[in-house]
Amino acid sequence: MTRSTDSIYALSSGFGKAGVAVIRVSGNSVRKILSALIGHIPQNRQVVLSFLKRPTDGSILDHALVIFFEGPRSFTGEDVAEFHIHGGRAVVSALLQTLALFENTRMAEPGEFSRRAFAAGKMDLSEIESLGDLIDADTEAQRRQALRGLEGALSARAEKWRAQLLIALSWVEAQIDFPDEDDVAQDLHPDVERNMRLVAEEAKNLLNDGRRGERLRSGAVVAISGPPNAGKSSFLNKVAERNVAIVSPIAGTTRDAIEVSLDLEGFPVTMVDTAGIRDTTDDLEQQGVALARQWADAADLVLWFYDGSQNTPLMFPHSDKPLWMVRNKVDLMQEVGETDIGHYRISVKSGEGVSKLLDDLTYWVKSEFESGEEPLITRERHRTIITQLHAELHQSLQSIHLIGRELLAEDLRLACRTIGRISGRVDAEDVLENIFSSFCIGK
Ligand SMILES: Nc1nc2c(ncn2[C@@H]2O[C@H](COP(=O)(O)OP(=O)(O)OP(=O)(O)O)[C@@H](O)[C@H]2O)c(=O)[nH]1
Ligand SMILES: [Mg+2]
Repeated sequence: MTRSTDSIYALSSGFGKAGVAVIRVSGNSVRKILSALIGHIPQNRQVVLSFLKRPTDGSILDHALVIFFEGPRSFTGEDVAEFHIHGGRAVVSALLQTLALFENTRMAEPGEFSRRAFAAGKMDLSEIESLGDLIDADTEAQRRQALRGLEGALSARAEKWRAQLLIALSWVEAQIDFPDEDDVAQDLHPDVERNMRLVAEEAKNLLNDGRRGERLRSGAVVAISGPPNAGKSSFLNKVAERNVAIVSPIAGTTRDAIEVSLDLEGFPVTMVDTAGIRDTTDDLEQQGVALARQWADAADLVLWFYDGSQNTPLMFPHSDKPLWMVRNKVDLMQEVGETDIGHYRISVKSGEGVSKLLDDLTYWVKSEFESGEEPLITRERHRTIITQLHAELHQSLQSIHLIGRELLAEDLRLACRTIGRISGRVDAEDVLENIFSSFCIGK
């Protein structure tokens, strides 16, 4: 049984050999562990260089940098110790085994340090999500977006909305509780409707972001599609700068979808090579073609490759996605005639035209992600909540002058709870008390 009162430890740096590894411990046993391993408790937030000794036999485990963060001023809000040890596998496992010997101390579960940080009010849910994104960020743009979230960009917006709705709620409640007070007008206070409209409008604007935040997290998807033997796999290998896909003059070589992650000037792109599309009786190839069509449908952009040296009639794909025509193998073409205006002319073999195509791809992915304001919504969870908030406010606004004050107050409380789900904090009552007490009622 795992308990939240246990002290927890884990390797916080990456797995595998490294110069340095960081093992973090959080909870009530931290002081006992420090005393046992290094003989004293270091000053709060001071780095000390010390031998780590095994408490069982006093033998030296490693030479380490040790930091003690006294709770509540720590990541988890509890006492925390960090051991910066040498990053060899044996060193790491020796310290982990030693830590396991302490009472009520166990290996942390995935995300348990962050869960404790949330429970201690150190970070809210959306900030914790951004912390995860920062750790997962592969490109500059992903890093910047995650950092904005970690700094609380979405939380701050949610907090602002909640404050605006709480003011509206306070006015409505004032009229319910004190219907005869002189300084409370009996008409609905104009701030009620105004604030509700403001929040609904902003929510709608946030939702209208082309899902750029979510897409930046996962990367834009570019599918390489087209007839067999056009040089699709050759192009993927060229872009990836390694042989990830089999290339052969036999039509119908590629069956699976082969994904490569690219970093185009800081923006993430997943480029997918797919099976050549044609009618075939081969069962395996049919499966490949079906998969290729699915990728082309799911992609943000399709590069439609064809063999420019052949005089076969051009097959036009059925796709509602942005699609760039790429005429490959121009090194084999004799005639100079321009019959393909608007098409890229490249040769994967000689390299001609490839960098122009990649430059345009980079420009495209940048404009996909950079147009308009920086999105605050970075995952489906946020979108679902904000969509619900907008729907609730919209519905309430439609009947705002018809429904009773009690019902309106209930609508507003509901909307506050919905907003609270962004941060994971849903109790609106205490904040409401605060704002309400600042009103001039009963003076
Ligand atoms: N001359 C010339 N040959 C090329 C070029 N690009 C690819 N090829 C050759 O064309 C043949 C097919 O290349 P692939 O990359 O396997 O083509 P594909 O579109 O992936 O084919 P499937 O997987 O069957 O759909 C291979 O023999 C490549 O070496 C090019 O620019 N010029
Ligand atoms: Mg191929």
